[in-house]
Amino acid sequence: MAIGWYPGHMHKARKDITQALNKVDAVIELVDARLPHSSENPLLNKLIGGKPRLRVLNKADLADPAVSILWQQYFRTGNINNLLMHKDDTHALKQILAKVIAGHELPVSRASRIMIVGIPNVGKSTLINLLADRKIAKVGNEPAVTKARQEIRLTDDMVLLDTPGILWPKLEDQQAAYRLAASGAIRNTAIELADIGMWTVAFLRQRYPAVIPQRYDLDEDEGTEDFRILEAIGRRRGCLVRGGVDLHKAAEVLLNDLRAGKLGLISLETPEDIPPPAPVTTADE
Ligand SMILES: Nc1nc2c(ncn2[C@@H]2O[C@H](COP(=O)(O)OP(=O)(O)O)[C@@H](O)[C@H]2O)c(=O)[nH]1
Ligand SMILES: [Mg+2]
Repeated sequence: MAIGWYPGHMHKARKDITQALNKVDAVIELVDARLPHSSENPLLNKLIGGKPRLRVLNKADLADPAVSILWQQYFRTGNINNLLMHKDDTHALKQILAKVIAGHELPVSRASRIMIVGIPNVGKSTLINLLADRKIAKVGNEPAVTKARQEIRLTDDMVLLDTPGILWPKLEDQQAAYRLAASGAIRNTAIELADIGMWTVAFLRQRYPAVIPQRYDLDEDEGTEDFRILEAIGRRRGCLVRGGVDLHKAAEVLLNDLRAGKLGLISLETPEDIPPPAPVTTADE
């Protein structure tokens, strides 16, 4: 998504999604399996009220499988049904969705109407096309061109809306913003690309220390500071400007590799990274 998020955008997105949600019976919430907490929208709970909800951890093919297991356990204790989505496993998706819906009282005279919601770039259009078994929604950057509405029949009892609900990303949390930026979910943020590259170097050195030296063939003596490492990556890849390394380009190289899965299966956060919810404070006696 080549747009920044400003309060005006968020306000409109909130109005749009509130209206859209009024017309549906249940919601499939898409989050990115590499950063399931940072890619969720904290207000969704409030927005969907008591409606049935299935949380799908998408792009699992890029995530660290060991970390994905931790996330599945984490969400299970939170009582939200979740599914780790591997690229084309629509069968599992429909089955668990039917189960989630069966636990609620919904209109029996017609099929339940389901909507896919999630932040930009999380894979909503891709999933709609997959479930429809044809190309309905545009994938990638272009804004959706809404043609005649089509109903996508999932089962006798469930239809999917062909237009997803767009949620705004969690940008007020600095760590979440870095993870989202590194994953490619948000572009053109206030954060400099070189900064995102530096954050990514620091993150990888801490969590996946073998990855950078292997991929970029770095020696032990490249230095210990993150920006030295980013510089070394740039040098290896010919990202040079007069007087040194172009850190912006070096960051681009690293981030493109990360997003394309060329650094291996990497998750950008684990349940342990999530701060516990603030305690509910009551007035002192
Ligand atoms: N690796 C991987 N990429 C995916 C998956 N789902 C979607 N994508 C890619 O993520 C990008 C955004 O997908 P899109 O469906 O347009 O996201 P939307 O903005 O939520 O509608 C595209 O480049 C897709 O090809 C997935 O399960 N795995
Ligand atoms: Mg889309």
